[in-house]
Amino acid sequence: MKYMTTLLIINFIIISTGIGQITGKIETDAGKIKYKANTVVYIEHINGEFSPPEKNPVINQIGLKFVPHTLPVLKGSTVDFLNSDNVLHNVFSPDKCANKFNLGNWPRGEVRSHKYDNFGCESVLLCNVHPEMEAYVIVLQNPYFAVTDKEGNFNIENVPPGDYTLKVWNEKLKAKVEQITIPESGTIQINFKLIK
Ligand SMILES: [Cu+2]
Repeated sequence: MKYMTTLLIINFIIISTGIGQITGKIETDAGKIKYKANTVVYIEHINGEFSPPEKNPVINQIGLKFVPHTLPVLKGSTVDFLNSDNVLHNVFSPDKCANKFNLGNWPRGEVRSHKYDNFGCESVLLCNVHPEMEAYVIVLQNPYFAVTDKEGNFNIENVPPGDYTLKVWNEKLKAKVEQITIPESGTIQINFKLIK
């Protein structure tokens, strides 16, 4: 347990350009570099009601993979699952918070959908045709979230000024929760270290 406390936050500084922006990077130990990508960084709660987007977020099934691998959505969002492969794919989730669904099997070019109603749900997506296929849908309260790229970079824009709790979700690892203050103008730069 002793080493864990030394591995947590790397830095948290305010730099003077931009307005209401949170930018940073996810770091990992050498053996866990693949977890830098597909990590969600999000503000836990912001006052207000946020409607799901008019255009449904899409998870593509292409090259025998779910793309994106991790999809954060607002509560009430309907996710469209598109099959772009020349084989049948299935989509199901055993997770109670996602209402344990199974959309059946469908061919290339077709879409089936599922609505995510439960705030805080962190659910897995699986394909019963291809056991190696896996993805995650994370249901959030507000649209101030980002998913890291391959290098672990993230950027959340147009965040209203205020005090917030910034959290990290990763399929395997965890990171320290951070309390942040978004100034009237400026960019918060914050890096996280993923640990077990
Ligand atoms: Cu499949």
